[in-house]
Amino acid sequence: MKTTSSVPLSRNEHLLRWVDKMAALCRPAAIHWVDGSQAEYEALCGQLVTAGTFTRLNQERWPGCYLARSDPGDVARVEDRTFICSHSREAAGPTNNWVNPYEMRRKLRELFSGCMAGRTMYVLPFSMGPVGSPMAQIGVELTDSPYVVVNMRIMARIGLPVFQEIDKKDRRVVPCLHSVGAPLAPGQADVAWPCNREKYIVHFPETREIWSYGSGYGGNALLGKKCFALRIASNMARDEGWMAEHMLILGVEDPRGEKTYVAAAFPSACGKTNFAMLIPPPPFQEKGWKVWTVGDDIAWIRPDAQGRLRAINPEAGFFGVAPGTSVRTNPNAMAALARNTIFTNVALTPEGGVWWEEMTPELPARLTDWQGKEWTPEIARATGAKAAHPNARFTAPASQCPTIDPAWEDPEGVPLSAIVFGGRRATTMPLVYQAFNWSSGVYMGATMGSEMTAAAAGTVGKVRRDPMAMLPFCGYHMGDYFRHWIGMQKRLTETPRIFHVNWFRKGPDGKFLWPGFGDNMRVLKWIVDRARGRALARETPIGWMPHYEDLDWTGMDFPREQFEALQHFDRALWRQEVIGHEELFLDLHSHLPKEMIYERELLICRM
Ligand code: TSX
Ligand code: MN
Repeated sequence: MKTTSSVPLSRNEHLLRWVDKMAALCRPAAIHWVDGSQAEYEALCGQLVTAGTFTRLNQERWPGCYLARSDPGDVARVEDRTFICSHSREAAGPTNNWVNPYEMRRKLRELFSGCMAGRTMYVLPFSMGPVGSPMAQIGVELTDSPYVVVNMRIMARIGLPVFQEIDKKDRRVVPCLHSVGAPLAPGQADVAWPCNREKYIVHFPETREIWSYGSGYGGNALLGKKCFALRIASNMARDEGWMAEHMLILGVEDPRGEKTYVAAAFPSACGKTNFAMLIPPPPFQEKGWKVWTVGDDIAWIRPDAQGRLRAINPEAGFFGVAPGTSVRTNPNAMAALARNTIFTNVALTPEGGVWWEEMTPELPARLTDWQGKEWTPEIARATGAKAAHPNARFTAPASQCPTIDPAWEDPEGVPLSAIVFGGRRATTMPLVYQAFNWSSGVYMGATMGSEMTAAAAGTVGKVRRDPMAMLPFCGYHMGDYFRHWIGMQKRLTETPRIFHVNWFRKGPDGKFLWPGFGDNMRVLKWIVDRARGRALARETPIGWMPHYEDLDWTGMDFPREQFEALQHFDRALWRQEVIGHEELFLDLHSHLPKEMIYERELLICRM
């Protein structure tokens, strides 16, 4: 079949040749060069409505919003189908799936051969980071999914300005090939969510390429996000002396109007997006404290000419988990997703609105669930059926967040004063403590972990180690990654202070000891004051901790005894904890920097 092509929007010879080559491989019915315009976006959304992929929501209540329902077998990232195909297995490390790149290329050629038959191949240029920023990177995603194109328009800067950037400087572009893996025979009717049971999310770190097959969902398909901005970028960052991290970025404005920027890494299910959009308690607001949002998921961090770390959010939107998001837990996210948002796998109300678990205190009387089936509170009680899939998402423009930082698109990035690591831990970990120095902070991040909340993948209560929240996202050996973190100190005149927080410690009664949410501002204030040298702390075996008096308790009745329980250093539990660290380190041993071994020894000595 002949391929019809819209006018190429680039004159870059490398790009034109690659598009031709990939079109010859995938054999799409048409090629569409994405200009990124509003008109194009609306046309694609209209096409998705016609195809049955999208439902247009009630435009009075949800202006510019759509609902998509995915295939029930395509609802999340597929870590066991994610591959790092470096030349040597050693370079990928024991925590990544590895396949010999020659073997993988042979397999991919087979999979992609004719995979776009009957579909349009979109040529989608995107910039991770503001277009033209010295910290930005460019990719081009070839995809047969219009759902990917419209989501990427929210999550990244796309279209003509990016093609101009590619042409102007002839600069290096990361090629990203994506197919849902569902070719159409002539006359064959399409389904609402095409995908393939066989899935491959493949990274070639040396040649900086991404090949994704079989899924149309989230991180599997929006290749700028986890695949590029973390797995490929972590390789670029190591080679070029910067850092690609799974971190939110926020700015704390104090009563004098001074801004202090903080980056924070949390494993999943810790409320990372909620923390990025934190609203201080009323007495803090009255005194002039304000929290600004720069990003909720990824930070690219680089030393500036003065040797200070600067961070950008390479994304332009939030791809957030909907269930649990409400005006109580995160009013800023609710405001951001009120318009121009794409919802995926949430429930539909009879009025043409959306709903998900915990969005409102009361349950709606009747809904269409994420699979298109009838849902009522009675059915839910009887069968346990969820209205929204637990991994249901909103794709919302970052610019719509009421607390979006005025500097969020600063091409130079924002200066980082502190780095925070966190986890969900019922015991052992205090509410907050500060690392002694950079290397003890790197150890803190390397050994962080979270307890499993659902019995899904393992035992409840068991700590799952997730170093720097990067275990599924580091595109090379985790031991080398720690080594890179340690090595960054030499490039800096001033290191950010490093902290660990835990909002989830429980008392003997099984209840949370800390109210969390807005009250986390009290912890954040101490962190910022410590980073600026204006708060006190006491030395403990694990790091610096605040005294009760060092936190600002204005407007809150928090008993001293409860604070002591929250901060308590339990020698017996820490003994277990350090044994747990060793377990992770055994797997990484051959690449671990000696600082990790020394820090562990020092910790044991202090205990
Ligand atoms: O996001 C959360 N944060 C960070 C907020 C800035 N969550 C939500 C769960 C993660 C997906 C939290 N849940 C936090 C928290 O700080 N803390 C907790 C635990 C908790 C839950 C309920 C209560 C107290 C603590 N109690 C009442 O709401 C009455
Ligand atoms: Mn994430």
